[in-house]
Amino acid sequence: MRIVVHTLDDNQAAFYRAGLERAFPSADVIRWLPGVIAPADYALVWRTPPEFFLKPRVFKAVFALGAGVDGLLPFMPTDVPLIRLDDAGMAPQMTRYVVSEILRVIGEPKTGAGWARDRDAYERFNDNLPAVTVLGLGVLGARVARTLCDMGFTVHGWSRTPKVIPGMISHVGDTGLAAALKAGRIVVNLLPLTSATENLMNERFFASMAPGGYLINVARGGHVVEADLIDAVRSGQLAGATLDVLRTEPIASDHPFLAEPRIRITPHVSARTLLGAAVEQIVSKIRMIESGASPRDLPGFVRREVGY
Ligand code: NDP
Ligand code: OXD
Repeated sequence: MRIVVHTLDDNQAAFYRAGLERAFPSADVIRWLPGVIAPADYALVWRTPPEFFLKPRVFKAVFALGAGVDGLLPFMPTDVPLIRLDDAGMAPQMTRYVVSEILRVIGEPKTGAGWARDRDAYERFNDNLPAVTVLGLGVLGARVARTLCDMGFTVHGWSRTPKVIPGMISHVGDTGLAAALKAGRIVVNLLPLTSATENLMNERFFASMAPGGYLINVARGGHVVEADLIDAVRSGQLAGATLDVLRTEPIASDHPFLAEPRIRITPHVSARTLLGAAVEQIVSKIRMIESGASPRDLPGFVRREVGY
């Protein structure tokens, strides 16, 4: 069996190779570098150039070393199964990031002489939790929505197909999106970037949000029309936004977002790929395929017809 690995980072490539070699001692595990032609049974890829998909044929499955596959799909041959990471330790990180942003935005009561004596402040805080809308209720969005429900927030969720999450109000379709946007003061984006969701967050979208609403985008920069977001924030329609992802990363030092104090940027850190968990998940899926499972039946199999 041959497994080919490509990531831009030398240390990560070495980590993945070592993990695969330990799990499959008789396999030929190689690192792909531009110019190499290496037919393989499996490939592990991230930020991999189109050239990779032209020459080295991968026969059984390609594993994405992340959850979003928008950066890979345009170049991938359609006949090779693509399997993305399915949580692999990202859901708890994402949940922590989103919850801490929400608490920051709504001003969780903090320490200090005033708060130490002011029981009413805590009661006001607890009685006035805003409704939160979560767009995308997959592996990550569902975990975030469940946690927010558990914390006592009113949660509206939007997905392509209806979802049952105890306490959450499920919405689907265009009218569902309009209702979900109107209902939540804070909107959290956890959609995949597909032809159906690209540029979804535009002038019309922001106008549909509750006045004074707040956007937390932890999915992809391509969901947001940046000029429309700036206008929505400057007009006061939005109170602000937290963006962990941007169309171009890292952010350019003269990007207008950096001059807007109500927009908070983080450098794509809300849920990092945990190398150990990723390699463990991929090893277990390779074992399942080698034992006869169809890649289509494995969690994380990317359905080309919907783009995620
Ligand atoms: P999933 O594929 O598990 O979930 C996607 C969700 O979006 C599903 O609920 C799906 O609906 C819904 N959806 C897809 N298309 C539409 C549509 N057109 N209309 C309404 N709902 C739609 O993805 P994950 O939860 O694993 O990840 C989500 C995204 O988060 C990734 O694609 C990636 O871009 C981003 N991400 C960002 C990270 C970061 O560090 N900032 C880290 C990891 C991921 P249904 O359930 O009906 O299929
Ligand atoms: C991912 C990401 O999709 O890192 O996993 O954004």
